[in-house]
Parts: sequence; C-alpha cells; structure tokens
Amino acid sequence: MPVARRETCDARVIAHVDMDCFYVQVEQRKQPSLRGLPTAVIQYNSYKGGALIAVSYEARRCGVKRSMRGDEAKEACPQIQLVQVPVARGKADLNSYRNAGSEVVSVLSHKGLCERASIDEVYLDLTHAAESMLMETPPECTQDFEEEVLKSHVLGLEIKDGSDAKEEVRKWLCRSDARYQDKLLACGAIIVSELRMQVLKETEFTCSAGIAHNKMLAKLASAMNKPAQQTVVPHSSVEQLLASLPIKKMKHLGGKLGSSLQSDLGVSTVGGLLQFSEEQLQQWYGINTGTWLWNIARGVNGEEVEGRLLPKSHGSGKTFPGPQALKTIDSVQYWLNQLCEELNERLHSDLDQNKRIAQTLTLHVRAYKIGDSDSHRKFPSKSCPLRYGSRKIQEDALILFQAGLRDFLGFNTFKVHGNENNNWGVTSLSVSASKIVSIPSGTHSIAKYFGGKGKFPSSSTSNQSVDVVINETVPSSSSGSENCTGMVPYDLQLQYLDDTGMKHSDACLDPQDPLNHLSSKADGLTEESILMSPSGSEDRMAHGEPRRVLLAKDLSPVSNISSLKAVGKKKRAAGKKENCSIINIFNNYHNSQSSLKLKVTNAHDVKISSALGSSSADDSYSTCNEDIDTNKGGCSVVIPQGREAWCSYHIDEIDPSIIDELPPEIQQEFRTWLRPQKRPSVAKPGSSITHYFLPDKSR
Ligand code: DCP
Repeated sequence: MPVARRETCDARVIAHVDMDCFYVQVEQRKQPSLRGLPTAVIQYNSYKGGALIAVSYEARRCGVKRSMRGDEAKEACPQIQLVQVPVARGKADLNSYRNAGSEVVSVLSHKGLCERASIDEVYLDLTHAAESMLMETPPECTQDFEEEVLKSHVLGLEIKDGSDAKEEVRKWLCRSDARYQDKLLACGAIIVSELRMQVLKETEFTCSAGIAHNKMLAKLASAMNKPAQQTVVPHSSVEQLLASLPIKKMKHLGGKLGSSLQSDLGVSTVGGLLQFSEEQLQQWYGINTGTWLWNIARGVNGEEVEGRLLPKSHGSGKTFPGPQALKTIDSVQYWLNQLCEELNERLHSDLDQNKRIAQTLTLHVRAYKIGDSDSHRKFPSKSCPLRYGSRKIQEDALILFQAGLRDFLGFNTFKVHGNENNNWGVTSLSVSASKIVSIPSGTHSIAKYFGGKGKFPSSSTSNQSVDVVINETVPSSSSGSENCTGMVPYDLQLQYLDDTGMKHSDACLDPQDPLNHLSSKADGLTEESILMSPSGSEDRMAHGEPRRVLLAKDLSPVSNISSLKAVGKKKRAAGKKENCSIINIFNNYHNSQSSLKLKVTNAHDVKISSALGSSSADDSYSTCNEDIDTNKGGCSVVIPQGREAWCSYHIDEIDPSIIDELPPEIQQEFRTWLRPQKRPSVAKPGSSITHYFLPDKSR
C-alpha cells in the first residue's frame, strides 16, 4: 500500500522524465531508416504476429495500440514496421533497452538528485538547481529563451484564441509577481527543457517531462503531453487538475482500492475525495491509507526523490500463457535455469561495474490449479539468502519452487517425483535478487565483502546489520523491506519497485515432507504473499517482515545459540553432504570471531559455531551475536583489512575450488596472497569443509 508521508514546508522542484515509446526509439536508433515510420516492437513469439510491447506515435495515429498483436496492427496500419525484440535463452533480452536507459540517466543526473524509477523513467529533484538559477539568473532577467521551454504546457495558463502560446509561456516564466514556489517551478521548467535537449543530443532519444512540487504531480504531468513535450503544474492549478482526474488514473488507485472508492464512496475523480474528512477515510480504509487518500485529494505527497542511479533489484522473468503453461517439474527447472543464468550474469556485471552484491533471492510464480478458478494468484513467493554462482542460484530457485508448489497444492496432494501432472500449470516464472548493498570503494578485501557486510559505517544502519545477521542466523528470514520484482508481462525484467506493505506467514515444514531432502534449505525460506497492486500496470509483490525476524530480534545470544545447537545436532545427525557457499564460510568465520570478542558464550558454543557454520549448506545456522549493535552495545567487531584479513586463515586447509565462487578481483587478491605461502597440502583425508577458513588463532 502507498505510504502516507507529510510534505516538507519547503518549496521543491521535482521533475519526472519519461522516454517516449522507448523500445521503438532504441530500435530506430539501431535502424535509422525506421525513423518517422509507423513502427512497433513485438514480442518474440509468433502467435498472431506477436504481442506489441511498444508503439511509435506515428503508428498510434493510425490506430495501432499496445494491446494488439502484430496481425491486428498490420490490419490497422498496413505500412507498419514490426521489429522483434532481441532474444536470448529463448526469452526477451532487454539488455539493449536497459543500457539505453542508463545512457539517459547519465545525462539527467548532472543537475540534481536523480532516481531511476524504471527502465525508461527518472525522477529528478531540481530544487537546488532552481534556487541557484533564481538567485543568479532569474527568468525575468532573461532575454532569450530556448524554443523548447517556450513550448511547455503550463496547467491553468489560459491561452486565448489567436494569442501566441509561446509568448504566454514566456510571460508566465518571467512573472515578477508570482509566488516564490511558482518562480522556482519556472526555473525548473527551464532546466528540464535544457536537460531534455541534452538527452536528445547525446542519445538521440526524445522524452517528455512533468515539473511540479512533488513526485506524484510530476508523474501525472509527464504523461499529459507526449511525445517530446513538458508540462508544468503551478500550485494554483493542482485543485483543478485533481478535480478532473479519474480515480483509476492515480498511481495505486488502478485496482481494488480505486474500485472501492468508486462503488462504496461514489467518487469518480481524485478531487471527489475532498468531501471526506481524514478521520472518515481512516475509519474506512485504515490509518495509513486513509491519510494517504486525504493527502492525494489535496495533491500532497511527501515522497522524496531517492538518489539512486542503479536498480534496487535485478529480476528475470518469463510468461507462459495459455497452452504454453509449464506442467512438469522438468520444464519448470529448464526455464528456471535460463532465468537464473541471466540473473547471474547481471549480478556479476553489477559486481564488476558497480561493486554491489545482492543478498536475497526471491522466486515469484503464477500458476493455476485445475478446478480452482481462483488459484492463479495464490502461489506463494519464496525467498532465501542468495548464494553467488549460476548453479547455486539455479538449485536454490528450484528448491524455492518446490516449496512454493507444495504450499500451493497443499501438502496432501503434492507429489514432487515423476513428471506426470494433471492438476497444475505454471503461467509465469520470475527470479529476482534484492537487498543489494554497495561494497565501499577502494576495498578489495573479502573480509569487507562478506564478513563485514552490514557493518560498513557509511552504508548501513544498526538495523540493517541486524537484518543481515538474522538472515544468516535464523532460518527463513529475509529483510522486511526488500524490493523485488512482481510478475510482469512481456518479460519485463528491470524493476525498480517501491517498498510496499507487509503481509506474510511462516513457512511451516512437516518433518514427513516428501521434500525432506530439501528441508534444511526449505527451512530457510521466507514465505511471502502476493498482493496485487491496485494499478493494472504496476503489479507488485508485497513483502513483509516475517514473524521469525521479529522473534529473532528478541532472541538473546544464548537462546539463539542453544536453538542453533539443536539444529546443528539434527543436521550433523542427518550426515548430509551439503553445498557450501563462500559467503557462509566468511560470515561464519567472522561470526565466530565476534562471538569470541563478545564473550557471550563458552568455548563449547564457539566450537558449535564453527562446526555449524562450516557444515551448513544454507546461511542459517551460524552462531552469531552480531545482532548486537556495534555502535550502541559497546562491543565492536573488528573486520581485518586487506592482507591482514587473509593472514588469519589456515591456508593449508583452503580448498581451491571454493575460491572459484569468489568475484574475480577477490579471487585474484586471494591467489596472490596464497601463491607464495601455499605449502604442500596437509589436509587430512576426509577433512571436510568444516575446517576450511578457520581462523588461525596462533597468529
Ligand atoms: N513495456 C513492456 N511491456 C509492457 C509495457 C511496456 O515491455 N506491458 C516496455 C516497452 C516500452 C517500455 O517498456 O517501450 C516503456 O514503457 P512505457 O509504458 O513508458 O511506454 P512507452 O515508452 O513505449 O510509450 P510512452 O511514450 O507512452 O511512454
């Protein structure tokens, strides 16, 4: 659900920039001969000529719509040029569009805080730039304005018949008697027009923009005059704008909430909500939503522009409509493998280019059950800690799927073995990696990458570190506020989603589960319920803080450890050979280090910590007390840096194959350190992962 936030009293200048028919423009740049022609980009499948996903404005003028398929578009506009979206791994490859979006962002980010909101949308906070302009070169002292700014649409500005619209806009920009806020907006309009021209010059793409005093109004305005135009919302025109804005056009009101406002309150426009008091709206829709509705009726929206040029999450998805629905575990596994490979590539390029790592893997599925027409939104989404490496992501995604399928079908009817299935079908799969954190620049130490994650003074709060530790400590936990991809049509894989409300329930495993070979992993799952966004175009996944996280926060180190001992016993008794993640190893190393430093446990506990940590396949069983806030609790976890960090490991017992899991630069750093010192291996036969990377306490 939307979150009600107060607006600051300070005047702000916010712009929303939206690329015009973006995929078409990218294809037209690749093939300039298509410029000016009615063009559409179609999905790669050939059914009825493929689904249209982007339509040029020339084609729109001929009646072509995005809801059409290629064959229909040809009927409506015989001269239409249909370009197929690039394909990789049997699905749409959006990399060229994603990269084109990044080019635009790099131009737009020069003038103020810039938030990349989707593959082709950006918010800018231009308040400072506008204030400076007003101080140094106010519009009223400007003689010549660029044509582009004079073409602006200013809501509420009356252009009488026969009068020169550009001259009216010039007068509006230069009004000396305008309110301060509107003077700032005039400066914002000039800045945005310059930025849009710059985007055109550097990328060859046109875009449209809205300029207002908050994000909500700026977004509404950017869509009002397309393509290649901009719209300004002066304060005085807000009421009029909302008075005529249909409820369903407002972000978050496209779905059930909007329908309820229409049918239960009889309201058809956003302005229609003005007749209700805040208390009434709160009574009917809850405190937060009620206040949010009361605010939007007045055009109030305190959301900040987040300085973010990079995505909050990575996702890769594919839909399997109608007869293409997947009906066997094998076919699901095949497609999960494709999606995970793509996700892995993107994770690695994010690591290489931006020095960021993701911490949570989430699987979203849409499926149906035969005989249950209501089942298509009920497949629970599942998350687990993300392990780097294509194979590991694939394995984990399949485990998440199987756990979700078991819940979806109900324990009694679930059969995982065999491929025969007559009662379910999967119509959409998507995997996403979220909780992305930056690695501080200039550090190439594994200790900083993994052991110290969540503890970087500049990038994490104490709460974050608690979350991270809980992620590693408590089975099933993932952050309560992660962002991840929802189900999206047309393999739309780049998502920058807002935080949403919470809804969750515990994943509960039956020891008799036929999936018991998965149970240690499944035990580490977070179940998430799908909340479909009210807005048709913005399907979102709501994530909540799982109950276990809340419980875990309350656990004392000692109770934590004893519960872990029990888990450890169970796992050792099972004698399972489990996979090992390098991330776990380093986390466990540091966790055991911090346990020692914090002196919360006895030696036995520390031993358990090592044993559990190093034999665990999932991230869940390390004994760890790092949820004690290092800033507040008076106990610090010292993360060794650089060479010093490596020196505390037993090099003789390091399995070189584990090193392959590391990011390339870390591998290099590690091998450089390892080579001159590596002695002939003295690892005993049968020596297990339990012993790898234990700190050398003799040093
Ligand atoms: N897209 C997609 N599937 C959808 C919607 C959009 O793959 N259901 C892709 C193609 C679009 C791009 O995302 O080019 C941006 O989507 P927009 O909704 O912003 O639409 P356009 O940029 O194509 O057109 P407009 O000029 O109306 O914004």
